[in-house]
Formats: sequence, structure tokens, C-alpha cells
Amino acid sequence: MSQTLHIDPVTRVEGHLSIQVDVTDGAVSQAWSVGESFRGFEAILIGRSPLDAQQVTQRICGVCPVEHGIASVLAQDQAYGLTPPDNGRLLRNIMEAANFIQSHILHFYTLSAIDFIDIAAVLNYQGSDGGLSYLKGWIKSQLNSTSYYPVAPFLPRYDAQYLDSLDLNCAILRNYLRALEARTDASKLCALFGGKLPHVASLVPGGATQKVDERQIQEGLILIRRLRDFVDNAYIPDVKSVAKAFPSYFNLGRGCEAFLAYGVFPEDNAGNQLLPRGVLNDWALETMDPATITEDVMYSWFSSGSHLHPSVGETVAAPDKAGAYSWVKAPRYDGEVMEVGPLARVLVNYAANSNAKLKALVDGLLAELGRPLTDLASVMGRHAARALECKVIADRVEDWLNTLVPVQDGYVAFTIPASGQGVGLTEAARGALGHWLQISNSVVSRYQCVVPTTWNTSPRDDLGQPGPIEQALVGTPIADPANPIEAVRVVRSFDPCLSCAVH
Ligand code: NFE
Ligand code: MG
Repeated sequence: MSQTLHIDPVTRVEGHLSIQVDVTDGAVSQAWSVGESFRGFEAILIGRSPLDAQQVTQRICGVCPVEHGIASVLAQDQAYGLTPPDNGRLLRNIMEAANFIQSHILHFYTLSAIDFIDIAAVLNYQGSDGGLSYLKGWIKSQLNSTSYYPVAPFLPRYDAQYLDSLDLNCAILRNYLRALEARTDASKLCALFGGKLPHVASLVPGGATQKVDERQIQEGLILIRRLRDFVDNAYIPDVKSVAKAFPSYFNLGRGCEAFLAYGVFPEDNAGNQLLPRGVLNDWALETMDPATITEDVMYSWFSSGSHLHPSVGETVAAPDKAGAYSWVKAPRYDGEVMEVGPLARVLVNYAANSNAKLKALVDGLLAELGRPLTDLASVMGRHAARALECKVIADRVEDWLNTLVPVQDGYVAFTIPASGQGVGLTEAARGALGHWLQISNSVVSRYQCVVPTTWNTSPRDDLGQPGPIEQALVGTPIADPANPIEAVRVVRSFDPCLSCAVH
């Protein structure tokens, strides 16, 4: 017997995502991922000064603005022939890393933990709850309110099997509150060198405009040490606890098992990165070649050419196009479906053995859980990879802060050429991010963004191959079609941001 479920909207993701699944004999047999809005940032930039790009593209998203700004200035660095000085490279890394940290903490606690915490058990518990009484009182008062969304984000939600342990439920809910403060610290760290957040002001082609002083470095160190403490003593232990309580989720949401990373956080001007680029296909490491990237639009609401490289890409909206079902394009690497994100970065790094600390963290986790590496291609593997890379990044930020040289310039001067082109490849919290820029008559003549969630929520491509989330959903058992919690757990493990995906 088969039935079709519409999960629309998928809540606790950024932007407007709708998921449709056919459930046959108790499991998902087919899935469709639908981006429900169009934004048009690529068109907005045409005819404007390229210098607007790092400001305009940051407005694609309030969660990952810095990464869009970085991709844009990297594309301009290439177009103008610039190499940032060390301080500029370090400042960019610190701002981008701070944005990663706040985003990963947001994803686990604010967006995903409620899929696992037994809210009712915490509300009904009468004993000492270690600081939760205010939150419980608030939820209870809202339960009696007549507002349309009684206690969002906590309720309503799907009935499901949640965490058994009352202590664990209370502990993670307490850390849910602490996570809000941790995200504030991460945003302060970014704003310390970016001037403001969201949408930092100091990113420019050639580096970053902030001229740091000793006070800023000390303030940054205080913030990153608090964040490292939260990651070590709350985030990673909580993810491990959830992983141990839901072992079956290491076998759910496997997906396309092909992974792409552009690499991020340059450690020098010679191409070395904290988390390097690469492709993992059939669990074998390959060199990443951006020339093979294309975007298909057969099933997307665009009338522009399909299977184009982003350097010649087009974005022409066609809301009435027959056969299309999403505003998300379908990026492919050498024609293949690729998952991007923390799991991709961690697996590429593991295969390349390029970061000893990250490899040791992964080995330690696998030993603790008694699982093979391949089990990380799963719902729980994505949560775990995000937490472990968060530690590696947060630890490294402290080194970068200590390497900044006070008062030294963070950027080099530049002139905008009358014509030119460039590509900025980096990683956002959610995965591989690229901006392709073309300049004619000193203004932007083409601007194409291929964004992490464009990869992960992509619809079927010209060959009919489903996108990564569509593939990850297939096979997922749905115990109760009225409460498809298993499906949303799979979707949320990718941390989709549709605002970015449809840009
Ligand atoms: Ni709107 Fe973003 C990140 C980017 S996701 S959050 O991370 O780029 O597509
Ligand atoms: Mg695009």
C-alpha cells in the first residue's frame, strides 16, 4: 500500500522547504524536495559595481552572511589579482569561523534538539530542575494561550519516541538556553572584527579593513575560550548522548554517499587550508576540479540553459514551466549528485589525513560508539561531524587570534578592472559555497552563486537523478504516517537553509 505525505512547511529549517514522500509498505519509496520561493540576488547584481557584491550577497542569509561575503571577496581577489596580507587572511578566517560556530550551535540546539528532547517529561517533572523553572513556566503559560502557535518552537510537533532519560532531557534543555548565550558570544566575536552582525562591514577585496589592537585580540580570546568550553563540555557531550540514545539513526538517511568539499580557512598563501578541498566518491578520495561543476534546471522553475558551468550560468525565472517542481537548481559535480556540508568536510579530511586533530576526534568517536566510518553517512553521523569540526575550528580560532599583529594593515589597495572574472570557492557552515563573477565595463555582467543548500536540497537533474536529501529519504521507515518524525529527522540532519538555496 502506498500513500503520499506532504510535509509543508518543514519547520525549524531556515526558509521555505516542502517535502513530499511516497510511503510504500511502511518506508519512503520516493521523495521530492521543493524550494518554494525565488529571490533573485544574482539578477540584482547585474549592472552594479562589483564592490556591492560582498554587501548585497551577505543579504542572501542572516545565518551565513559572512560566508557569502567571503566567497564574494575571494572572487574579486581573483578578478583584481589581489593577495591579502596575513592579518587580512586571519581576520577573514576568524569572522568566518565565528559564523560557523554560531551556526552549528544554532543547528543542534535550536533547530534539531527538539526532535529528540521529551518536552512533556520535563514539563511534568516536579523535582529540582536546575534552572529550567522559568522556561517551564513560560511553556505552561503559553499552553493556555489562544495564540495560533501556542508554544513554538517547542510544541506542536510530531508524536514520537523521545529521549528516555529525564536527566538527559533536562540537561539538553538547559544547554538549549546556554546555546543562545554561546551564539551571542560567537556573533560578538565576529562583530569585533566585522563591525556589526549580521552582514559584516569590514570584508573587502584584498583583505579586511579592521586594523586590530591588543584590546580587540584580548576580547576575542575571552569570547573564543568561552565558546571552546561550551563546545567541549556541552555541545559534543550532548551530541554523543543523543547518538547513543538513537543508534538506529546511524542507519537512516544514508544518502548519495558522494561528498564534495571546496575547502576553507586558508593557512597561508600557498593553498593550504585548515579543512582542505576534495571529493569522496565510493569512499575513495579524488582531487576536486571546479571545472566539472554544472547546474541543471530541467525540474526547476527556470527557462535559462541547463547543465551550464556557473561561469556561463544564467538565472531566468519561469514560474509556469511545465514539469518543474522547485525553485532550487540541481548542481552536479562531473554529472554526479554530491552531498556537501560538515560530513563531507570531515570525511574528505579523514580520507586525506589532512588534519590530525580531526582524525583523532573521529577515531575516538567511532571507537566510543563501536561503529565503522561508513556509518557516519547517516542522520547521527551528520550531527556528530558538525560537532567535531566545530571543536577543530574553535580551537584553531584561538591560534589565529594569537597570530594577529596589532596595527598591521589587513588589506591591500586595488583598482577595479574594466573587465575580468573570478571565482570564490569557500565553505559555509552548510557546505561548499561558490560565487562566480564576471565584470564588463567596470560593472557586474554576470554573477552566479552555487550554494550549499542548493546542492543538498536539489531536485532531480536532467538525467532524472534525485538530489541528496531526496536520496537520503528513500528507504526511511515511517512508523506512523500521521507523525513522519523519521523523515524530518533525516531532512534536518542536513541543516537546510532554503533562503540560501534559492538566493
Ligand atoms: Ni542560509 Fe548558507 C550556510 C550558505 S546554506 S545558511 O551555511 O551559503 O546554503
Ligand atoms: Mg545560483
